[in-house]
Amino acid sequence: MKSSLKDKWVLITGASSGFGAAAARAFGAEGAKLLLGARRVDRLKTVAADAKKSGAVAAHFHELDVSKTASVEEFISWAKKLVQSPKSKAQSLHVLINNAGGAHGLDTIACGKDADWEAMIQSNVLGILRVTRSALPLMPRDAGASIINIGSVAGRTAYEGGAVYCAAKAGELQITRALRLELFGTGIRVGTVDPGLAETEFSLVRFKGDAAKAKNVYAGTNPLTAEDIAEILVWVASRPAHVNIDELLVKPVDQVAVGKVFRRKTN
Ligand code: NDP
Ligand code: 8X3
Repeated sequence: MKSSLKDKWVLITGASSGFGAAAARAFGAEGAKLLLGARRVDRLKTVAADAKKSGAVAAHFHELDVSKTASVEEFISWAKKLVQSPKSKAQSLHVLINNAGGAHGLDTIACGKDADWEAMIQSNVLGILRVTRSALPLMPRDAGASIINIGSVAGRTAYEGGAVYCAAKAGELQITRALRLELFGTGIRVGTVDPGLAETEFSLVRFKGDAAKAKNVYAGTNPLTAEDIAEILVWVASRPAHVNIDELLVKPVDQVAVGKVFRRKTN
């Protein structure tokens, strides 16, 4: 039977757009209490307001840069004050969604840039580690709490120009597997949701704001939407407390494999 997310604290990193913003609305619709983080606070404000309209019991937001330990620690201590305030019925964090991340550039290794490589490892790999380390003391034992990391098909299949992003998401997969082993016996669930092609701001970020190039990634095909992934995250977190969804690979029907995407003629 589905376990309720009503009045449960749900922390989402990278909540200012894409999967994270859609997850805020979807967990909000379940009556959860949200703790939202990202660097663009103006965007978080809008997402929090939308989540409230969807039914969130509370939707708090705060600046977070997962590539900086000090920012992560400041964010989690802000979250702790809310979760453990005398007014808060549930004194613990029920769901942690490590979603912040993305790709920077599509250069071959021969042409790769240090800044892009560093940004990808910082957000997709070190970010998950930092947020998890700080948030774990807030998570209850044996109460169906979940840590859900966002991986990618890229963590399972390499492609040209994707070396560092693929390495980062392969790292996310192994971090998820190691964490599940480390939390053995605590009752805290650990899983990864690994999407394929999904139309969010992902490609806009990868191509550094080049909207035409980003749009072209999805031309003539039916990609996943942010809402598709948000629904899955809610489903994973609301399984009965004894059920752990270890790894979920989710692709659009049109993407039969990484690099093999069906495209209809557009004009
Ligand atoms: P978006 O670009 O729409 O969202 C990325 C989110 O991550 C934003 O909210 C952004 O917020 C946040 N973020 C990035 N870097 C940092 C940082 N250093 N600190 C805090 N927040 C950060 O893309 P998606 O929604 O698609 O991406 C979400 C996750 O899904 C990423 O991990 C991505 O790698 C993964 N993914 C995406 C796929 C796709 O095809 N779209 C497929 C598979 C996985 P801000 O810039 O405001 O800080
Ligand atoms: C995003 C999917 O295939 O563009 O993680 O790397 S892909």
